[in-house]
Amino acid sequence: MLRSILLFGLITLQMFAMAMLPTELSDSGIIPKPVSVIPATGIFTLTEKSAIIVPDKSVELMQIGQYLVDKLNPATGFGMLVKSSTGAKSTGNIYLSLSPGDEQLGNEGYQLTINSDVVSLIANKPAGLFNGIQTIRQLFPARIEMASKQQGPWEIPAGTIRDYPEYSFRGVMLDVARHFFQVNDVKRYIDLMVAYKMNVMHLHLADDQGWRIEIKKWPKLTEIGGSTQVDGGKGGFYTQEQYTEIVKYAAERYIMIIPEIDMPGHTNAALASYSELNCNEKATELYTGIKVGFSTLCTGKEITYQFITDVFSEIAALTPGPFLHIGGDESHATKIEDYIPFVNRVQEIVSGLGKQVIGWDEIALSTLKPNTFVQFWAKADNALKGVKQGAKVIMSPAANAYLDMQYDATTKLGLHWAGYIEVDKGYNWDPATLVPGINKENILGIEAPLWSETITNIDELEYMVFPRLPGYAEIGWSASSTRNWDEYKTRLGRHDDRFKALQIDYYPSKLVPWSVPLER
Ligand code: TNX
Repeated sequence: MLRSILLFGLITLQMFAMAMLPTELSDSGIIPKPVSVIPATGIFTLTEKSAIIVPDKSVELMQIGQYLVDKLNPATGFGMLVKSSTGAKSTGNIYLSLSPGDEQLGNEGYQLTINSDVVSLIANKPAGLFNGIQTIRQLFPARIEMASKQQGPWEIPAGTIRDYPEYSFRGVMLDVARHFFQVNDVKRYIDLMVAYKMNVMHLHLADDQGWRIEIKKWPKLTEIGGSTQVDGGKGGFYTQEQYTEIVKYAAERYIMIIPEIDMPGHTNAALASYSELNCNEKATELYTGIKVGFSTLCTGKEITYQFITDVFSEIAALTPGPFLHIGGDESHATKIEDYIPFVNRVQEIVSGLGKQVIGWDEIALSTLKPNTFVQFWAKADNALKGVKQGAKVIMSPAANAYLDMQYDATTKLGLHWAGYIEVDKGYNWDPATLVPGINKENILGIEAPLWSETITNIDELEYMVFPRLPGYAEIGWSASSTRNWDEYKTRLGRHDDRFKALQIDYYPSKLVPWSVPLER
């Protein structure tokens, strides 16, 4: 009896130790799940003599190396440096290099080889190295993410990982119109999404309750339209310099920013700022409630198109990415016979600026230009109309992918008009089979939007975004044939100590076997 108790104790202890310290690379719990992980024998150890080595002093490689150093130095306390060298590899270093020609890896893939001496990361493109670095972070113990010095050892089990994404577009959307989020909050969100290899941030910059980007030709948009938010708080807006700072911060992390100005509906903030945008020449009142579908630009007036041209010209000039998002959703106050020519004309304006249009699925009611993209959120029929016109689709089904939907009936924040989205429901769907007629080849990728009617600050944002975001990241990155909730939930459960190290206020769903016991 005593012997079996002892034995049982030993086995549990051993299991516990295994859970804490993966001894095999294949047991590392990486999210999103890599394409292939082949374990080998041996363990790599980072020490105070370690350095990050790049083959030449190209600014971009040095920056990527510096990014890794900045992630590893605080917790290790090592003060590692990025160095350039093409000499023989020496023990303890991490080598980053571009090695074009491996077609399978594409623009974002990487190959990571770990042996007991060195770690070598190669990719075709810098973005691939950046993604590989996110894997390296996850291979170290979770306390590597902490901001203060922690106890080592800093080990990674040996092996090889080859990895590349299923979809090239893996995004989130943040509504900064209903409640405004400061530049630092947006940067924090960017930092968290890149850890899971997402690569697009769509900013919903204007809605009924607020206009959040400075437009030099139309200054009252921010003076008046930016002056409040839901519940009457003081609102705010990004100056063009601040927006540029966000774009640059994102680009340094291989994130594309997609700016959205929603129109012709969701425009009360603009209509309150300029009387001439209204059909009756009267400025509306500012709006701080959460109803939708009551506002519209005056589609018959020429000044409306001048306004749109000015706004998009200024935003296009600040946005290196190819897309401008024109909204187009819930224009219930616009007659359909006005809506269709409006969307057609706005597409012309955007393409005249050298950009491509993205719009919510309703825009497929119009005649889509060949390079226009449709974002599916509500009506499959609309999205299918887009597909029939040859448009590619961004999948953001509200019932599966809306980060503002509550987890369950007890969630205090968020809405539930599209249902509750527990962590399993958020994970358990396949973009390529969700809507019959929208197939893999019709899909650009996926995006998880966070609407902010009820979300007022970064802590609340984190609570709605985590732990669902890693699931959306995996849906975008890992082939659906390799995904399975029961296996995923155990990997996700092991990310709680990372969430804690990163001080993320996550929702501790009961469906997930968290590795650190919760005070529940
Ligand atoms: C629908 S999603 C909207 C938004 C709301 C959201 C709340 C979409 C294109 N329109 O205006 O904020 O629901 O979940």
